[in-house]
Amino acid sequence: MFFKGTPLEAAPALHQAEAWFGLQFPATSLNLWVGPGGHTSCLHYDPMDGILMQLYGCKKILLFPPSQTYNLYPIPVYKQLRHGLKLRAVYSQVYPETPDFQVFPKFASALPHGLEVVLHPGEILFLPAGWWHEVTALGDGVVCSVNRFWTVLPMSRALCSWNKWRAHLASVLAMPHIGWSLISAMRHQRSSDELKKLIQRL
Ligand SMILES: O=C(O)CCC(=O)C(=O)O
Repeated sequence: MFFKGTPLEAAPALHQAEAWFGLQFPATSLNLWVGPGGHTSCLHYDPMDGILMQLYGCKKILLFPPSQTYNLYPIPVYKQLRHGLKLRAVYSQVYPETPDFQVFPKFASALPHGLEVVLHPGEILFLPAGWWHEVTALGDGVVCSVNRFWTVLPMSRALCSWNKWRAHLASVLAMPHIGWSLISAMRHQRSSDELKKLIQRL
């Protein structure tokens, strides 16, 4: 859902926070996240800086620094060659709430580096590019927040982020699969719904 032209887009608290964090160039518009309590966005990182603003209900966020990437067992970059955007290298294979230490033994070394915060309505969290986060909606009711992604500045910070590089590399590797899926959807005159799904993933 987009907020262009709505009061939320002009919300002073949001703009103050963006200025405070020194965010200058938005990479996306605002995205709305609405879900039931108990819903979890699995452990992943974003290659852009992000801010997450809580509107209604609370969310628990588990964070790990980029230094822990390989203790979190990211989906290997090369897998995007075979699976396109269906499997993304920015996702971890570990479920931190029910970790399987037999399969993912190094996750134990990441645990001491984990940070947990609870975001309440009106609070805003800055999520630097490359930081791992798992987001869980708390309580029984509907939980709602907005986020927006920002260009990583200064450029030197972007260039020094291995997590950013590996995310971009994975996107490049996904291209042949995406191209092939588009061509085969068109060749087989699949329904416009399927094409829409592909475009949404992009
Ligand atoms: O709120 C959520 O469920 C996910 C938000 C998120 O992953 C983000 O802001 O980067």
